[in-house]
Amino acid sequence: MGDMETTFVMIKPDGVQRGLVSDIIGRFENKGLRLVGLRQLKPSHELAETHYAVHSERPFYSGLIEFITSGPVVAMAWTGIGAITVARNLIGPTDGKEAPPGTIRGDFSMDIGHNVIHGSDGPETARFELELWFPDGLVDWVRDTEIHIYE
Ligand code: DAT
Ligand code: MG
Repeated sequence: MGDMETTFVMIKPDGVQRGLVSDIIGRFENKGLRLVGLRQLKPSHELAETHYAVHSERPFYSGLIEFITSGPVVAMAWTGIGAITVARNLIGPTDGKEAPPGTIRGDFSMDIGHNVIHGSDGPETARFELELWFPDGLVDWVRDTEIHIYE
């Protein structure tokens, strides 16, 4: 059994505009992850630039910042065993055209930029992103159903 982890997940402006919020949250809940943070906000340029600082030298960076700040996003924190990898697997590969059916990007995206959702790519990134988007901390609770979800 792996470690209990918390990961940062964000539904991007295209996902919110397209009305995919309930479907996406449902997938994480149904999988068995525990929702420990939830915020809807229109990100400032500063927040978006800090979040995507690792990509600041890439040619798509300015377009990416414009996109992420273009409308409300839904920021979430999900906890579970191996949650970082579990979330990345639910989300699927970056380019929606190549993402397999059954993944969120595979089911809802045709694009590499407008790809509906973000998920932290490792433990260090998750810590950084959770602190950035949830500076007031997360909700400390346990789903009663976890006794059925885990052996
Ligand atoms: P991921 O979101 O799958 O972790 P990433 O970290 O490589 O992908 O890139 C962050 C985001 O930047 C990605 O979700 C969409 C955008 N992006 C990445 N590569 C791109 C490209 N070649 N053209 C346009 N946008 C891109
Ligand atoms: Mg990434």
